[in-house]
Amino acid sequence: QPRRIHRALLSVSDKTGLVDFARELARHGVELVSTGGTRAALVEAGLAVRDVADLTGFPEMMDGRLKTLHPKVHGGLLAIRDDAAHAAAMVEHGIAPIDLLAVNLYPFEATVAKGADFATCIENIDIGGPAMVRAAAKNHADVAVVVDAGDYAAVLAEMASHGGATTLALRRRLAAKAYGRTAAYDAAISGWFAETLEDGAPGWQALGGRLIEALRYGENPHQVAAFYRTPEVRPGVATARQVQGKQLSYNNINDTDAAYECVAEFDPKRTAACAIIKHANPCGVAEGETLGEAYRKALLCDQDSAFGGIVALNRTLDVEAARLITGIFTEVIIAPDATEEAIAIVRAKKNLRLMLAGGLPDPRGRGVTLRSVSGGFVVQSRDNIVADDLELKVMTKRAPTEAELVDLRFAFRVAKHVKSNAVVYARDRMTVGIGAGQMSRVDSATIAVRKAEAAARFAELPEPLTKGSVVASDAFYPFPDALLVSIRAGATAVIQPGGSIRDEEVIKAADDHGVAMVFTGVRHFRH
Ligand code: 93A
Repeated sequence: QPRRIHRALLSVSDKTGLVDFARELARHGVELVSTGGTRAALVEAGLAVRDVADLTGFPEMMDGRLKTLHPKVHGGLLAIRDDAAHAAAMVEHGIAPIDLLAVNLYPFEATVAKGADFATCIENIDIGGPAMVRAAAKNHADVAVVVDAGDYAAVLAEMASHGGATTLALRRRLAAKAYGRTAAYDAAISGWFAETLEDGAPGWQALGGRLIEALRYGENPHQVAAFYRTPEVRPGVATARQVQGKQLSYNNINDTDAAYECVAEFDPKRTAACAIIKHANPCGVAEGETLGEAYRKALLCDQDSAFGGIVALNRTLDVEAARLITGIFTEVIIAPDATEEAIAIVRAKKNLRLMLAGGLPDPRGRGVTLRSVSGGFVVQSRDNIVADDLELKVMTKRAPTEAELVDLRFAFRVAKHVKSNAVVYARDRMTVGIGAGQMSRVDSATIAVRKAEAAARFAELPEPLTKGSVVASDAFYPFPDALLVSIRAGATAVIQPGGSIRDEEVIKAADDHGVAMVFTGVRHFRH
């Protein structure tokens, strides 16, 4: 669907490259139409340009606020060329098609950056430009829209090779870019506007969220905070129904999210599972026949830390689990659903928040995660690799036993949800030692062992459950040292991504102790 360009509307604040572009268009026989300043620049360069006021039959007015906001412009951009009724409307109202729109907007961002006063910033909010850009982009089947002088060359190149026409592929790419530009433009306006208000929170909607509620405070009491929902609907803490309890705090939301994402890794049709989270890190994760059993096993890992924790379940909260969980101080319970009887048990704890999400987030689901940095933010696709889907490569002389394999996948599944450096010991589909968030992998391996020793004392077990466990590492072992810590603690099998230049040394350390090791080829950093 190449489209010949007969008429172009040029309206640009930044005149870079304009004259050369327009001259080439004219050479292709394109009729040029422009707004005041743009036209003046072209006329000065000796080009024939029609005034948009001549096209609309209206003068520019109100300090230029009204230039192109007219049906003769928007009809020319929006009319579907192949549609008989659209064509008839054009004839009836004397609307001429516009096949190319080149616009760059009033320099709002630059005006703000210069520190201009409020009125000047407001005057630099472009209305007509974005309206045309959005119209032309919508009608990209017929119209090419250029919002960046850097794209003039691509348009001219296609016109040269396609007899003055552009291809649909290019027009689509240009349309996508056009909407990106208007979105960013409005985000900049919204962000700036919010900053001029006393409480900046509403402007955070510029990030694409819908306000759920203002929070009492942020990570600390002196920080303001609010909770937003994105248009993407995924069962989780932002879409869950709060059945009872105090308002969630900023930290609760973070931790509840971590808990629910973790427990969602366990298919509820295969097993019941429970994750207990503190400070966004699991302090116990387990599978069980029932939720109650899973909770009891998870609790065994680190009963000290579980105090004031957040509990996530992958199945409908039942009476047994509700009784056990309400037995110790818990901040939040999140589950897909709950029975009436279980809700009644939770009700006895007035402050305990119960969140019912209606389902589990799909661990394989796509999506993005976002984090702010000074002056910007970084976005990445969600870590949606699931342990079940990994092909494990045995690297040692001894291959893991069936039982070890089950626990290895379990441990790696949990390690994905532990802050790096993550070292997770597991046994019988429960964590028995978790080392999180350390700057050295040896420290993570060691802390997890120490925690396992404390847990054994707490539960009056004859020896720490790390004896005869398996261990997972979220990233490769740069040296054998951290692995040796785990082997000394009694780990018999290891799962790790592999990929270190010292892999051979690490494999040899495992072989020397009769330990089985598998590589996943996948890393689960979480910073
Ligand atoms: O003030 S506006 O919002 N009203 C309009 O109708 C309008 N049409 C185009 N601004 C409008 N424009 C903008 O004018 C364009 O987006 C472009 O940035 C600028 C070009 O004006 P000139 O050709 O007079 O330099």
